[in-house]
Amino acid sequence: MTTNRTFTMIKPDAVEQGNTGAILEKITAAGFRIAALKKTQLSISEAEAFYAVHKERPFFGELVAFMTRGPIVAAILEKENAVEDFRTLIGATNPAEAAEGTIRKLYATSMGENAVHGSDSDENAAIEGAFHFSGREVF
Ligand code: FUP
Repeated sequence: MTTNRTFTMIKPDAVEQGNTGAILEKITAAGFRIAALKKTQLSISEAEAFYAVHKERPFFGELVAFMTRGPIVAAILEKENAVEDFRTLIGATNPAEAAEGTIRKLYATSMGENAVHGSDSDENAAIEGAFHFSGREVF
């Protein structure tokens, strides 16, 4: 099954700021293997579907506008305990609360523009990975 995998997106803010390479380097240095990788751009309807769980929240419109304003880099990552270890590596949702050395502490500017996504469960990692990648794109 997929318990050793998680899904990430390097978000438009980090891609715009030229931080894609540095973030991928931190991810691989932390022991994650890249099983799938692509640069792409979400449409509005794709972003709404990806974040459907947040659709009643006041920040939903801003979140969709942000996530569609430029390209992202999506990846499936593999490591023992991938979901939890990746959440530790990226840090808290709000970069002001993120631990020193975490990706969000280093590269995020605000709660809304927080540089990276990381799945919050094995189940969501599988759903989110399948949202972005076909079986032929995962190695
Ligand atoms: P995370 O799992 O850390 O990515 O955070 P959530 O799933 O709770 O939120 C998804 C995205 O919604 C965040 F990355 C940024 C945005 N968000 C806000 O803009 N404001 C909030 O109060 C909460 C989340």
